[in-house]
Amino acid sequence: SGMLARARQALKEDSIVPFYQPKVDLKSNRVTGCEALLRIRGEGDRILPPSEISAAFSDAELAVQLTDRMLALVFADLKRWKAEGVSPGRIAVNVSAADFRQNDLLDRLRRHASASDQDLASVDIEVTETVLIGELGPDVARMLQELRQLGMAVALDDFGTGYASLTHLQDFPVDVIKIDRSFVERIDDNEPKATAVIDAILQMANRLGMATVAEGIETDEQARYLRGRGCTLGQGYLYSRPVPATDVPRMLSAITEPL
Ligand code: G
Ligand code: G
Ligand code: NA
Ligand code: MN
Repeated sequence: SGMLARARQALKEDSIVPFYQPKVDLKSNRVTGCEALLRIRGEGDRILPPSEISAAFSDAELAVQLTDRMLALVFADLKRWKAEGVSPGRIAVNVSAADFRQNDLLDRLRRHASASDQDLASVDIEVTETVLIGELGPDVARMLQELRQLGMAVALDDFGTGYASLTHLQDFPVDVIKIDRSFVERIDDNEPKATAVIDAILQMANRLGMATVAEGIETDEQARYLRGRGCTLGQGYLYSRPVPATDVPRMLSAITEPL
């Protein structure tokens, strides 16, 4: 597809960049960390619309290359932030199913961390349910457990969409559930059906001892609702859009020192 060619080109031309979106503690309004999201820099530093980026991860070989590039860039940013006294918290990196197929994800993480002289445990991992399904399940569970033992948290992304098989929550070592934006955006409608699902997810996560992140928070009303229901963290345009590394210091101070 067009996206695959574009992503391959971007790898060659060094125009892959991580953007960072903060995760905010809904009680204290403090930034606890950021999610790294892949972006492609086009002509004249323009950032290409991200809508089709996920297509690039459908090709296994490309997906692994993109993860490697993101890891290299994220650890380099962490190194620079540390030198500059910037504290963005823990950085979550998205990994794809292909990253687990090779059995060397841990080695790759180690290599990228040490190339920038950083602690492996300064990053967390986000996976979608598509990573968990299929014949690789037991291997994935073992790898996730290894990552957790080394101090990385594992988040289950886009929870509630896709398969959403609840057995995943029992069978896989997951620390965090990310509630998909499609649920959060319905909160304002005051739609009992929408909030019933969110409430149930939060209750279940709580019972399972998992932290929760609500994605796509755009309004105060959504944040207030989620806080009231015990959701731990929030992410969304209400706090910040994903921003390039150079804007992270400004983004952090805008959230922690509101006008
Ligand atoms: O922010 P954005 O619209 O780009 O996100 C689109 C989709 O692409 C999301 O599902 C997001 O999780 C995914 N995505 C963004 N960056 C990465 C990345 O670096 N690796 C992987 N595997 N997925 C990513
Ligand atoms: O699948 P994943 O959840 O990682 O992708 C998140 C996607 O949602 C990214 O494309 C990100 O840029 C986008 N996003 C983040 N916050 C908001 C928000 O508040 N509103 C909307 N509409 N999109 C958001
Ligand atoms: Na994600
Ligand atoms: Mn998500």
